[in-house]
Amino acid sequence: MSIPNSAMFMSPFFFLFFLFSLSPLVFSQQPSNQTNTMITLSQLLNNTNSPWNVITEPNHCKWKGVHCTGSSITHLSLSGFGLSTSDFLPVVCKIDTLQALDVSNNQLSSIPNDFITACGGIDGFKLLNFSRNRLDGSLPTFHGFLGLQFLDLSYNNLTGEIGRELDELVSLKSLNLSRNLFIKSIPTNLGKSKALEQLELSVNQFQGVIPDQIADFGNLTLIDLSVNRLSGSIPDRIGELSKLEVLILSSNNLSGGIPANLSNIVTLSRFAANQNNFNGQIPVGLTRYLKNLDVSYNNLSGLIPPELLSQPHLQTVDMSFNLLEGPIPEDISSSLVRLRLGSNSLSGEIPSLICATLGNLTYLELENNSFTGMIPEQLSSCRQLTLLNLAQNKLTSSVPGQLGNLSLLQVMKLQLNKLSGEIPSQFAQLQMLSTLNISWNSLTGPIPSSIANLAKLTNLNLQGNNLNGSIPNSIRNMDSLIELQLGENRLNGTIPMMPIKLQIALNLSSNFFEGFIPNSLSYLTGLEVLDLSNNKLSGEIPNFLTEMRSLTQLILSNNQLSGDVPEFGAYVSVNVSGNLNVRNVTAPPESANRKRSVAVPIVIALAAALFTIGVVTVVALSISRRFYRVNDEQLQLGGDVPPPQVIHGNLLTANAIHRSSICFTKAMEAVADPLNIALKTRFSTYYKAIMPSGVSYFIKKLNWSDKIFQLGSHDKFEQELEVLGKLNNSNVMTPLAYVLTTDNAYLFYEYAPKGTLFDVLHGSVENALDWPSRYSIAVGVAQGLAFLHGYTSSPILLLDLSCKNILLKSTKEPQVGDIELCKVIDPSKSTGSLSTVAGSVGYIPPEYAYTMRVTMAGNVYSLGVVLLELLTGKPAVSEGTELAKWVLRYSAQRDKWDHILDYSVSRTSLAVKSQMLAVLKVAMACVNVSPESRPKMKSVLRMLLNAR
Ligand SMILES: *[C@@H]1O[C@H](CO)[C@@H](O)[C@H](O)[C@H]1NC(C)=O
Ligand SMILES: *[C@@H]1O[C@H](CO)[C@@H](O)[C@H](O)[C@H]1NC(C)=O
Ligand SMILES: *[C@@H]1O[C@H](CO)[C@@H](O)[C@H](O)[C@H]1NC(C)=O
Ligand SMILES: *[C@@H]1O[C@H](CO)[C@@H](O)[C@H](O)[C@H]1NC(C)=O
Ligand SMILES: CC(=O)N[C@H]1CO[C@H](CO)[C@@H](O)[C@@H]1O
Repeated sequence: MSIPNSAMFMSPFFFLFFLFSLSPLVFSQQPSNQTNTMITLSQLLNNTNSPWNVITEPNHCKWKGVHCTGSSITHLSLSGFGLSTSDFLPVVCKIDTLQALDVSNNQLSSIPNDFITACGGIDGFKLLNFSRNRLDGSLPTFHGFLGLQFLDLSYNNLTGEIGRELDELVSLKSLNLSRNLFIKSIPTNLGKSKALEQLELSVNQFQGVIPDQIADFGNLTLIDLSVNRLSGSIPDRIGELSKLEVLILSSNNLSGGIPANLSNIVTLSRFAANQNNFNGQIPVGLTRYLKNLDVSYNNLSGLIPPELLSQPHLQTVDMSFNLLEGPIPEDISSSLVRLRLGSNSLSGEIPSLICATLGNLTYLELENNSFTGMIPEQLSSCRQLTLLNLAQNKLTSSVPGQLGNLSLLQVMKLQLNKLSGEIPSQFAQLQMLSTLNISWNSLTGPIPSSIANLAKLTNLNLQGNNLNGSIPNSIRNMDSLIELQLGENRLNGTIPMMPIKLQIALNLSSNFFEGFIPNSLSYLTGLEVLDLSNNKLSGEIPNFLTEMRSLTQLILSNNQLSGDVPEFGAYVSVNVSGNLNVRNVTAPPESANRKRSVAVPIVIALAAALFTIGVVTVVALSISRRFYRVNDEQLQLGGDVPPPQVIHGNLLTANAIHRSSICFTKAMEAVADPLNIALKTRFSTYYKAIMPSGVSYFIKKLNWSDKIFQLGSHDKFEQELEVLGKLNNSNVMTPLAYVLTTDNAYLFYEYAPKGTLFDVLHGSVENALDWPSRYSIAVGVAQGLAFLHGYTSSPILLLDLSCKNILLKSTKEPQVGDIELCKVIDPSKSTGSLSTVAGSVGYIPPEYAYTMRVTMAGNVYSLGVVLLELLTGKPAVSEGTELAKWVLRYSAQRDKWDHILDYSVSRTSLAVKSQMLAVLKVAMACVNVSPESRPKMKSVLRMLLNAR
């Protein structure tokens, strides 16, 4: 309706005004009632930074979110205005020229009846968007709204069954009710005239079958029913929807066969039916018009129809995790970008013509099948290939050197085959490669020294082959490498200098290495697992191993080592068995504390000395600051370390006790002293600082100089911190204050006297947590994470959630830490892929390897691993196996579930055991390999509470 309502011209005021004013300006004046309405509205919408101000801008058509045609308001967007009450809504309906109203992203909890009545009468009203609010209760009944075409109520808390509430919307073309809590059957009374084109009902609790009547809406182009509880089979009549473009049925309990008549829909370009129970064969012709097909995680069986992959429009095909048999059809479309056929029972040879014509194939995943024969050298013509996964098949003969031509390849997985011959020297050309896994094959010959040319390689796994010769010295140049697995080969010689970034593991076990454990290993300050077992190493176990701060597992068994075993921290698991001359001096448990208490007076003396010296000269300061940066924590007492130079400090907390306790000077003295280090996580170091008031705080240091921190500007970082400082949840570590220096950012937190969950859970046996504490920790962490994911303005994601950054105020009060990392770490600046920065080993969801995106579902996976640790008492990685994978394997047999649980805890009572089993179910849902199938945090929390 672009012409103002004729009634307006009859308004006496307007009429007189019109008569008396000779100025042409009059035509750009607003109809007076819209001006008044807008003034009334601007008063009702009193949010703090209200962009609507009649004094600074009298023309409301220029206000933010207001769109006029001529002088009449047609579109109103109040998205993200912080609105919490709906009083203003009926007022909006006074604007009778309104065509579109967007109130998404607010905190509205109801749609008033007055609004429905008033706005329902506006004929030109076309679009109504209430998504991302807090609407609850049942769907209101819409009367009028004869022109309404678009209705979006997604991301709310609407519940109940849908009957005829929407049936009067005769012009409705697009309906989005996704992400609510609707129940019962899929609604079919959606506008008597059946004009509907888009129907989005995903992520609700709809159940029952997909109704036949859906086919009556002949103009439907999009149907999304994913993540509900639908059962039964796809109605045959679906084939009548001749305009359908997108059909998404993922994550339901649907069964039966895939209807063959889908192939008659000329317009259908995307069909997703993954994660259901579909069975039978894939119908011939299914992909005739499709671009995207996803039927993964079903029970589909039989052969892949010969023409399925050859269709000219086809771009992505995912049929992984089914029961498909037989060969891959020879004929493959050059338009194909992604082909996933992993975890089926496919056999035969990998077709050599897979990239016969210049194609776009980027992801090829054929793992866990029964493919035989050679890896075709013609794969090298797949020039776009970035991911090649042929693991767990029966492939034989040598690895073709031509694969070295795949210049974009990032991930190559060939493990668990029967490959022989040498590692091709051409692999040195794979400049983008980040993961190379050829473990558990029969490779022979040496590790080519040119492998060190792979500048982006982060994970190298050659374990379980027959490789011989010594490790090339060039390996030290692999600056990105964080995991090196060379166990169970025939390698010999001495251990050369290793790449400095190694973190996940250095495994040289079961080879023929000899000589001493070299000093150069002491540079590997990030290394977590060092396995040198089953070699011929001799000499003493060097003391520097105790200073490798990240080490959690040291396996030196079955060598020829001698002398005393140095004292390791309680959290390091050390195995020195099978070394004849090693003396295991059992350390008194409080030795670490004793060392600290001796040191304390020295610390105080030093701090006092520094304090009296006061501000040292600028020259001295800058020299020692450089020294400080280089040496970081390795610095020993005795080097004169002035406190870091504060650029800016700020209190974030509103709490008066903290505000008066926190003393920046005192804090900076504390962080200058490595003896105050309380713990280290991957990206940060925590210091304990005692304030003059006697209250202790944790001060966390983020290393500014580490290049993966993105520090666009200090201003931006400060803004982010202001937001985080306002969070108020007892299970989230909220920064109370911060200090910025040239090199570092220091964040202040409440002190958590119990340390990390990792220390308490895996630290020492005597301190084993009882079940009530573990349960309370599980619920607390889930509460914290649910709070962060549900945070009003936008979800706060965790880059790294592990037992090492969950801190305990008491054995029942966990706090989730490191919440700022997602804001400050830029994965693209890291040397490897996302999975090398996002998360700790064992907690990283499988999809991070190629999705390159931190997600809520990814966080849920990490939480699942934490739950599994609480249930099993095992760390996230033990003996080189990830806990999540171990549990998933074990859990296949339901009767073995008991064995997964930590027996020392589960045996206490039957009630405890049954609670643990209930929590185990939740944990397993969280570590589901498929991100879409993992529950949202809201439900995880609910399920955990129900397990009580
Ligand atoms: C707009 O103003 C005119 C004249 O005052 C009036 O006739 C008309 O009903 C008003 N429209 C609305 C929706 O209030
Ligand atoms: C939805 O309801 C649940 C519980 O009923 C509540 O915890 C949650 O905060 C609500 N979500 C929104 C967006 O209002
Ligand atoms: C379906 O779309 C066509 C073309 O846009 C239109 O003419 C027809 O009226 C629509 N059908 C219904 C039931 O709205
Ligand atoms: C490969 O992708 C490009 C860009 O998306 C496209 O233009 C081209 O047609 C594709 N090639 C084939 C063979 O489909
Ligand atoms: C629309 C809206 O959110 N109005 C609010 C304006 O502020 C008062 C007082 O803070 C609230 O009561 C209203 O709900």
